[in-house]
Amino acid sequence: MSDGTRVMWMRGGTSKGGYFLADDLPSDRSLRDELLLRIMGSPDPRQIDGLGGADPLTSKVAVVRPSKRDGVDVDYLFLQVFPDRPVVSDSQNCGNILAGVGPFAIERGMVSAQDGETQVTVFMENTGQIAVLRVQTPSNTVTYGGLARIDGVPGTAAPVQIEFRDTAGSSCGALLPSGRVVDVIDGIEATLIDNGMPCVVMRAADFGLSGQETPEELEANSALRERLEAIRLQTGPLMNLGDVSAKSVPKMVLLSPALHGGAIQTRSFIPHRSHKAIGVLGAVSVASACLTPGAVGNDLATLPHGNPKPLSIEHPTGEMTVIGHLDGNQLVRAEVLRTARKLLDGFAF
Ligand code: NQM
Repeated sequence: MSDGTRVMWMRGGTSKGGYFLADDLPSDRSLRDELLLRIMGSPDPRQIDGLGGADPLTSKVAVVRPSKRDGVDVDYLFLQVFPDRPVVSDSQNCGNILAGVGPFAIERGMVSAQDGETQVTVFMENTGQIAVLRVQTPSNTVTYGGLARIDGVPGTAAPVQIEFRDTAGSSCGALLPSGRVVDVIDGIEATLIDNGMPCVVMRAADFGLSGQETPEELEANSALRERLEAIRLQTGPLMNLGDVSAKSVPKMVLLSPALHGGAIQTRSFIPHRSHKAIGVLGAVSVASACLTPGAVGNDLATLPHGNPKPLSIEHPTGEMTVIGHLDGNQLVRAEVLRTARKLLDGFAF
């Protein structure tokens, strides 16, 4: 520990965290988790004694290793370090932190850069699925500067295009793990869905909300948060996730009609803090609910014609477009645009 632990700190999409080579961390899981809690400064809501940013979105870790799988460059394990609890959880994936895995893999020499653009194929260990990233590498060097803009991040940066394949049932074993399109829990209609991220999709109006509240307003509404948590704990077994009291899934998503020309408006809880934007795979799962006849969201969404469909998922700080490739009504392949930026390369103590 006195020698420090090699790490690269990066923004990946609208999240931020530490990117580690698996070999730079203890192989024993409890020693690894103890070290990561110390590095982030958890448990402490302010994370004052660590590098975490006092928000689940900035208290994230990627553990990356060269892959032994055919046609795959690297394996990526996502870990959520809870700011306020001594918990390091691998129970969810993260499509935002994933955006930094491509540049990181190239920078650490696990993938050799092409002149122009480099494809990095990633096995996502949390869900056992594949994502393909396209990283900008002019003159065989990763570039972070560019003209791509994503809502929730100021300015522009180099694009990182991500393609997800076959994400249905990533953690729950089925797209609709309860076997029903709609469940009624505590009197609220909910679609329990997992197309890359387990989500409980409900109507904001059923909670007496417009769906346009700010994350701060939603977080200040303790009666709402208690109702959501009561519902969430009941969905765990229904979604094959078991007891979810110490897990960061499922996410709770409130939908209302789009306001800015998109497909749908969202407010998500991840699961206790209100997201300033929306998770990448969370957005893919919401898009899937909107496409499913009879599901919560299908009645509220404005869906464009054609296949693939650009589905603009509105959120508190803008929108995220999911390009959905459909087989019938099912979204079987999704593309999203993200950006990433290297912030620091060094040693954490
Ligand atoms: O859904 C937040 C994020 C995420 C996860 C969360 C994510 C995803 O915005 O793929 O990216 O839902 O915990 O980084």
